[in-house]
Amino acid sequence: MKKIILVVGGITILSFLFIKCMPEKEPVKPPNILYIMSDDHAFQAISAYGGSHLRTPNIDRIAREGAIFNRSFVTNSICAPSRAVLLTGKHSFINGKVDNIHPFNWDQDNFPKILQRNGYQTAMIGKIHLDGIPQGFDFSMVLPGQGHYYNPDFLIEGERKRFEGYVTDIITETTLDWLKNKRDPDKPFCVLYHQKAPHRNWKPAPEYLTLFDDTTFMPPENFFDTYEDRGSAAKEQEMQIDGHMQWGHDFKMRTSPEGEETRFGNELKRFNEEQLEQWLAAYTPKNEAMKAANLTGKALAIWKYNRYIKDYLRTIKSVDDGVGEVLDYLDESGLAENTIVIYTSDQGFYLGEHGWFDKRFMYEESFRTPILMRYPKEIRPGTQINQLIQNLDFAPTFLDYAGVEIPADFQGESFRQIVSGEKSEWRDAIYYTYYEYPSVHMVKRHYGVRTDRYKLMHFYYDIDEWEMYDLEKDPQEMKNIYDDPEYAQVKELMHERLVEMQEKYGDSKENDEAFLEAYLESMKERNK
Ligand code: SGN
Ligand code: CA
Repeated sequence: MKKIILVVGGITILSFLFIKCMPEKEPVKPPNILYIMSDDHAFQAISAYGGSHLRTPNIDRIAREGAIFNRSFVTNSICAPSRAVLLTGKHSFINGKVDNIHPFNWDQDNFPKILQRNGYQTAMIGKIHLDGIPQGFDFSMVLPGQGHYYNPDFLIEGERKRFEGYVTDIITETTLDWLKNKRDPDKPFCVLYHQKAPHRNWKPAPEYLTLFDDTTFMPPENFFDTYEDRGSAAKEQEMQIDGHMQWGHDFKMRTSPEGEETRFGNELKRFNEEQLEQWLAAYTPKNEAMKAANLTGKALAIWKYNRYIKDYLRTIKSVDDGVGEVLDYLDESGLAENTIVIYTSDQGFYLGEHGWFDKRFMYEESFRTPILMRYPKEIRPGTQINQLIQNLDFAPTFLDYAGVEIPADFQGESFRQIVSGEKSEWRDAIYYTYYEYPSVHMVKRHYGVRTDRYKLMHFYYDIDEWEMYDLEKDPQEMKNIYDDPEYAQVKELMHERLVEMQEKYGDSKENDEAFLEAYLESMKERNK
């Protein structure tokens, strides 16, 4: 017995000494967050999503080494509201930023503020499109409003300064400079690296002005859509490439083929001499060739599509280059392993589907948004995510990774365990609202619900029309089946889902009326 006690005692002392002598275990360091958002980057223009027009090797790398989200969506497909949802983790009708016109209240809590309170160093670089000085950031350098592609102004902590050069490169350089030289290496960081590109009017960088000059792209199958079998919202929009784009602003011609002077000459006044020379050397011969060809009808529409898509893709080339530089820096500095990298956009975009550009609609191409994500510690390379994720989920997800309590009033859910593969059950329906009407592009006010297979939408204000689509049978959403008797039961179920969503998130007719009144008031002010 004595022997046993002695032996046990000895082991205890020995193991105590052993533990004492071991170097102290480093506490787990919260992950860094590098959140890359581009403006209006359609998933169709990312090669990892199967986009075939342009290769985006650096953006693709995030998916190859991590995860790609195949069913990711926004809650309101327009710029400023989408960013407000990202920051607050709340639907537009709760955070108050329902359209690009309503003011955003920076005083409300947001995820960067919470990260800051929990020891993170935070930065916001690029386009945020929310008035006022950004709150929640140790450093902010943002474009005022939409910003310019060439020689842009930036607001640094609220102070305006002009930079010489190309906006995408400046945003990348500033982000790298912050990571390399301004960061406190003892703190985890969260940086929002937000590109302006590929937002309208798609001015490419000097080095890509002639990229694709020898290629002709064919538009999507439904480019010549005539909108039959759908309601008035699809028919009455103003977002057709062949119809609503302008010779100057969009097609970049100083005189139209009819010989009328456009306002594009004014836009070129911002360029310096060298930039102007390079620009004119690239575009003048293309514009002259176009005029000489005397195109009409479908051939002209296809030329317009090509001018649009090429400029759009050219601006993305610079975005992809920037992603490559930043990923390389993470590798070189040893930061890659403990850094979550996200690539996403503020919504989707039409690249000729239905004949359109722009976004706003709850139809798939604008409702969806790309999400690619890498975090070597938890995400297996090549992961495919098929759950219905929304931009509402970013804020809670980041807090979850940071090990911080998620406020009860956040409306999204953390998808951390979805990407790691630890769980698979998830929501089976998502909710959408859109408010900015009457306004540019004239997309009517609507809201709706989407499940895995079906989508139900209500267009209201100056119309009262319902639309429903079977996304399995009709992925291009060409046929409204709302009144199809074969779908009567589905329709009933979808209406139930819609009410359920509105109750869950706290949306109501009263919300809507209040926003509408304020909107019409501010439009009156603007038009005075
Ligand atoms: C500008 C664009 C529109 C675009 C809105 C909203 N016109 O008004 O085409 O829909 O921004 O875009 S432009 O003549 O200025 O290019 S958003 O991304 O900011 O929501
Ligand atoms: Ca946008």
